Amino acid sequence: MNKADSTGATDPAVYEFYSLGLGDPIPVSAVHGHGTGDLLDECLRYFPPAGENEEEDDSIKVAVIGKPNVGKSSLVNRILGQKRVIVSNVAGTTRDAVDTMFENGQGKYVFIDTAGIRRKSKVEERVEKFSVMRAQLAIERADVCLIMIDARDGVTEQDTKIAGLAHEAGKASIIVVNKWDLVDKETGTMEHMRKDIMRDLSFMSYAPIVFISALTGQRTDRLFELINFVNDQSNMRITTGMLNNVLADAQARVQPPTDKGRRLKIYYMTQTGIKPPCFVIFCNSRELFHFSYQRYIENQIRAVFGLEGTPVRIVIRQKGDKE
Ligand SMILES: Nc1nc2c(ncn2[C@@H]2O[C@H](COP(=O)(O)OP(=O)(O)OP(=O)(O)O)[C@@H](O)[C@H]2O)c(=O)[nH]1
Ligand SMILES: [Mg+2]
Repeated sequence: MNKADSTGATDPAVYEFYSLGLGDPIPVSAVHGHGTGDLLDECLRYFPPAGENEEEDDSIKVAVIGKPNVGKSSLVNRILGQKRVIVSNVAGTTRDAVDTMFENGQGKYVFIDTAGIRRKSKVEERVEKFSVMRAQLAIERADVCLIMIDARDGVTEQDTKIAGLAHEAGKASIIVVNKWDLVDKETGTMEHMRKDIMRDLSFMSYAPIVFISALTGQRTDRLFELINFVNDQSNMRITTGMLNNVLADAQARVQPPTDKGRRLKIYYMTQTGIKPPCFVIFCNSRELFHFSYQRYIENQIRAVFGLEGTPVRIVIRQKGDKE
């Protein structure tokens, strides 16, 4: 019962509301705030007791992302073996992210079907803004992103942007090339396409690429194994001892860069986080630690430990940096 602005004794007008037969009325003043605490308490009574419903959620959250019409909803339906989300040939069919739980012999999953992210046109700028936002929220919530690409189109500018979102968010990813049934195949078609994708999405060279058809179900079963795999990789913890062995080997093979007579000295490296794996390297000078040498170190770590399907973060600390 709003606009109960006076404080002190209960306004007799409140009693009239009993005649509605809806239980105790709660007088509140939205403007002044009286009664809002009581209202919240009343709401809370309907919540499950604390602790209940908070059991460890060990499902892997999988965001299915990609441009409109690429087949995201079709893939989710195919995986679930039922028509759970709407599929249509109209680009932009899915507007809201839809979560579906799924469990099989390989694990527990939540698939998040998202709205395709389209290229901006004047008319659709608002819809676009929201679908980008929703896709971004889905990516944030996800453990693994399935980046879907239309086999007929190859990697488009939009695909690159979408893949970039997953990469920036530090999510484990799999590149899923869909509609493989529509491609005229000759010997080497798949390998050619794989090369093209690796060139176009070179910032994501860690991501496995799989060629599927959501329509026929070709290779869709393989996705679970891959999802589990890249999820595990992004959770990997490497001991400091092993990291520093790799670091020593790497430096022995390719000397750290020098500049004006000063040489980069790398003291120590340690892993500080997972999802994605994050490493801190301590050195004498950040300036000397050129990007190409960082890349080299990253590649050496990947060569030894794999870390397939996951981006990694490397933070360079130099002497004198605050802890
Ligand atoms: N031939 C073929 N057609 C497919 C495949 N996957 C999806 N399609 C078709 O592509 C069209 C779009 O599929 P959707 O699953 O709705 O695509 P979406 O990515 O969810 O699209 P939005 O929700 O609009 O972003 C439909 O007509 C599907 O039947 C495939 O593997 N092969
Ligand atoms: Mg859809």
